[in-house]
Amino acid sequence: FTSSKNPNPKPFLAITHIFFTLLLALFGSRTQGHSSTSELDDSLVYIWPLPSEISFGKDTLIVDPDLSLAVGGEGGKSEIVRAAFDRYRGIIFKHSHGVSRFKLRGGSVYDIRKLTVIVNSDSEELQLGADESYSLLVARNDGRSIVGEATIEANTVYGALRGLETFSQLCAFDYGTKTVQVYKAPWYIRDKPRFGYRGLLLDTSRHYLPIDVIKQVIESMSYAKLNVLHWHIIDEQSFPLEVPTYPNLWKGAYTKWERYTVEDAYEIVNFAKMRGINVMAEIDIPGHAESWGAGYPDLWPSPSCREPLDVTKNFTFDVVSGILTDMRKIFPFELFHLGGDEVNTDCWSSTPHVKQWLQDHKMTAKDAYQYFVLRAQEIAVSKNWTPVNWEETFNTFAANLNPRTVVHNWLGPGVCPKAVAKGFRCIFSNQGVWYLDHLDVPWEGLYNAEPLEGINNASEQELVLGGEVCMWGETADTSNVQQTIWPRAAAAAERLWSKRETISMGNTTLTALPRLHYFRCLLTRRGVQAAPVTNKYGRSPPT
Ligand code: CP6
Repeated sequence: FTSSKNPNPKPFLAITHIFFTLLLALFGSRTQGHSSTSELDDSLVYIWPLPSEISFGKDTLIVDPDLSLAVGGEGGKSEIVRAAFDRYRGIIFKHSHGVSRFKLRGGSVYDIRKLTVIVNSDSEELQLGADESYSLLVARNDGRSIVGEATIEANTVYGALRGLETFSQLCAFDYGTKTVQVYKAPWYIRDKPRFGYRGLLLDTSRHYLPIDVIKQVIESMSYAKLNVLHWHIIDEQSFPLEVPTYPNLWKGAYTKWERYTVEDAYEIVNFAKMRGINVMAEIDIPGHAESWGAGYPDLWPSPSCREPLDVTKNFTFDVVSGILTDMRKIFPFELFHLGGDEVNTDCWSSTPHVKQWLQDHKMTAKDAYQYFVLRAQEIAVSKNWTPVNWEETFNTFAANLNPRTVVHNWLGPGVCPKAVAKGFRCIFSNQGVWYLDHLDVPWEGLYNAEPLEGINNASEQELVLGGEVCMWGETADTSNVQQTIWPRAAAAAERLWSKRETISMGNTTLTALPRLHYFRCLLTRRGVQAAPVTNKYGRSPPT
C-alpha cells in the first residue's frame, strides 16, 4: 500500500491509485501497513507530551535532508530559532546521511524542502508564564505549488522551540526507503502548555555532576517540553559553586575538580535559555547548609552543632546576602529557592550562645526558624527575587510568610489546596509520586498524580504554577542520573503540558503506554540513556 505514500504518483497508476484510495477509505487507517509503522497503532498520536488540538490525515510525506529554514515575523531572525533549527535538523536526519535523491521513487521530489518558522514578537525575555504556544502545519502541496509545506507559527521564540520539538517528533526515519518521512499528514496542530512551570530538580551536592551531564539533562528536558531546571546546587554534603564575594565557600566542594566556576554557571544558564528553559537556583537554608562552614566555620553554631546555620550572627546573613548578590548576576529567572525544609533546631537549643540569644530575644527555637527564613526572604526580595520555599515554612508560619512566596510542596499531596486557599502560589512535587529516586513508583504513579487535585475554584487553580519532579542526588551520579530521570519524568511532563481531560479519561494507561514506549525509544535514539518503561504489567504484548 503505497498509494498514499508515493509523493508523485505516475499518471498510468491513476486507476490503481483510485482503487487503493477506495480500499483505504473502506478499511480506514488500519490499512496503513508499513514496515516501520506496522507496530504502531494508527489511532494514536505518537507525540509526547500530547498537543492540545490535533488533526491528521493519511498522507506520507518525504522530508528533504537538505531541509532549509525560512523565517518570518519580528522574532524569526533570532539566533535561538536558528540554533534550534540546526539542532533539530541533526536529530531528524541522524540516520540519513549520504542518502541520495535518486533512491526516491517517482522522480526525486521531496514533499517538504523548507520549514517556515514565524515568530510574532522579538522579545527573548524568558520568565514564568512566557508564551509557549505555537501552531504547526505539515501538509502536501496545496494545489498551487508542487512541494508541501511545514510551518510553525508562534508568539515567542520559545513557542517556536516547542513547535520544532513537535515537528521533529513527527519525522521518522524509514528503513525501507532510507528517507525521513512524516506519516499521517496533513497535520494541523495548535498547542500550548497547561502549566507555566514544568520543572525538574537536579541535586549537585550529594553527587557532583559535570557540566556536560547537566547539559545533557537540560537537552533531554527540552524533548519532553519541561521548562524549569531547579538547580539544587548546594546542600549539607558539598558546596560546589564559586561565590566571589566569599571565596572560601567552595572549599566545601568534595574536591577542587568537583566545582562550578561562575563561568560554568553562566554557561548552564545560557545553554538552558537556548532551549527555552529557566534555571531556578536554590540555597537550602538554614537546615541543609553544613558544607558552608567548611570555608567559614563561624557559620556553624559550634563544632558539634553544624546545622542549622548560626541564627544569632549578622555574619550569617551577610554571607546569605553575598551569595544572593553574586547569584543574581548569574540567574535572571524571577524565582529563587530558599529551601527551608527539614530544619531540626535541637542543637540551637543546646548550644550555649544560641540558647542565650533565644532567651534575650524571647524566642523559641521555632520562632528563630521563622526569623531566619523571613530575614532570608527579605534579602531575596530586596534583590528583586520572588522567594520559593519548601512547604514546612508554610506549614509552620504561613501567616508571616512574604505574600509573594511560592510554596513548594513535597510532603504528600495536601499543601497546595491549603496554600492557594490562603492566596499563595504553589508548585506540586508530592514525594510519594514525583520523587524520581523512589524507584518503586512506576510511571503510572507519576502520570496519574494531578497538581489540581482537591482545588476546584478556578481562581485558586490559577495559583498552582505547575509541578516539578525531583532527582535527589544521594543515589544518582553521572552513571545513572539519566536512566533514573527518564522515562518516568516524561509521565509527569505530559501531566503538566497536556489538557487534563485528555489524560484523565479512564483508559489513560492503555493509550499512554504505547506512546510512552515510543517516546522512550525516541530518547534512546537521541542518545539519552533512558531506562525501559516499567509498569505493573510488564511489557505490553504486540497488538
Ligand atoms: N534534601 C533536601 C533531600 C530531601 C529534601 N530536602 C528529601 C527528603 C525526603 C526524601 C527525598 C528527598 N534529600 N535538601 C526534602 C525537600 Cl524521601
